[in-house]
Amino acid sequence: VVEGSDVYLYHGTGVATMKFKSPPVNSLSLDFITEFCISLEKLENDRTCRGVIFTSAVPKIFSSGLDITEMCGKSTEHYAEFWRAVQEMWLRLYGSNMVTVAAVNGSSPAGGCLIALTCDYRIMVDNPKFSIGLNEAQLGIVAPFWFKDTFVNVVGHRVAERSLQLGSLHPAAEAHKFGLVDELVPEEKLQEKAAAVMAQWLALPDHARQLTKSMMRKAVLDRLVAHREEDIQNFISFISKESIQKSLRMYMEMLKKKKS
Ligand code: CO8
Repeated sequence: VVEGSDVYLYHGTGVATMKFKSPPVNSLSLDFITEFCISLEKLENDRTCRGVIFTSAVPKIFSSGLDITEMCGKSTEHYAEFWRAVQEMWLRLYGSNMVTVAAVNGSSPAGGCLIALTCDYRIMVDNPKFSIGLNEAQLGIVAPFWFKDTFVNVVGHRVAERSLQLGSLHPAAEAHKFGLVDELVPEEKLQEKAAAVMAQWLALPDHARQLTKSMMRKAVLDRLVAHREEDIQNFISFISKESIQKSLRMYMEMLKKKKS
């Protein structure tokens, strides 16, 4: 068993479970992402580990996506460091040699949805209160090309285009209908189902499965690797705009008001 403050790993059968535990909403802060990448790297380098299940220890929330406070009122250097970490997380997840299964047990907007999209298979709890999607447009920001590419590879161009333009958050049943999630299960069956799916994927020889995965994903991965610095500069100039900062502040206010 490997334990971190935010990420818990249970290891033993060749399958690790990474449980996100960063209350209140598992937002992806720089610290969280850094710890997440270190844990993932350890597993990737561990020859006995062949698969990872991602799930949440926070009730009703898988992950609320990137921590918006990391993108508000910070320095250019901070934005660069944060964005490099977000890229790193995606490169490691999407390029992982391990079998990756998302056991989505709560809401999963934006960056939370991205984590699920990078996995080989997505299982979601059948609860209409839980929604998933790339809702960036609702915040007045734009999902980067590699978020879009990952989405298109799962649901196809037309569905991705409509969903991205509208910044839609899809309730579980709707997400299942168009393939954003592969399967819906009652909450109490989620871990059992994830383990069964993992066993099915692990029944194949690793080398054949890994080469196939790489063949399917390589072009999209290579695109970010080739344009990484440019992508960081784009993020910095976009996020530093006063109009974008204003949109993000208004969105945070809206979240707070919704509460009271
Ligand atoms: N980052 C930072 N703080 C957050 C976030 C977040 N993503 N989400 C919620 N919080 C905060 C809230 O402001 C609130 O703070 P406080 O207690 O101080 O008021 C606290 O967490 C609890 O939130 P809620 O009261 O809203 O909790 P609920 O259980 O009612 O709802 C939800 C949970 C559904 C997760 C809800 O909080 C929500 O919808 N959050 C926003 C999620 C979102 O829209 N995330 C998008 C982030 S952007 C992203 O991931 C990709 C960006 C790509 C950048 C491209 C730029 C070029």
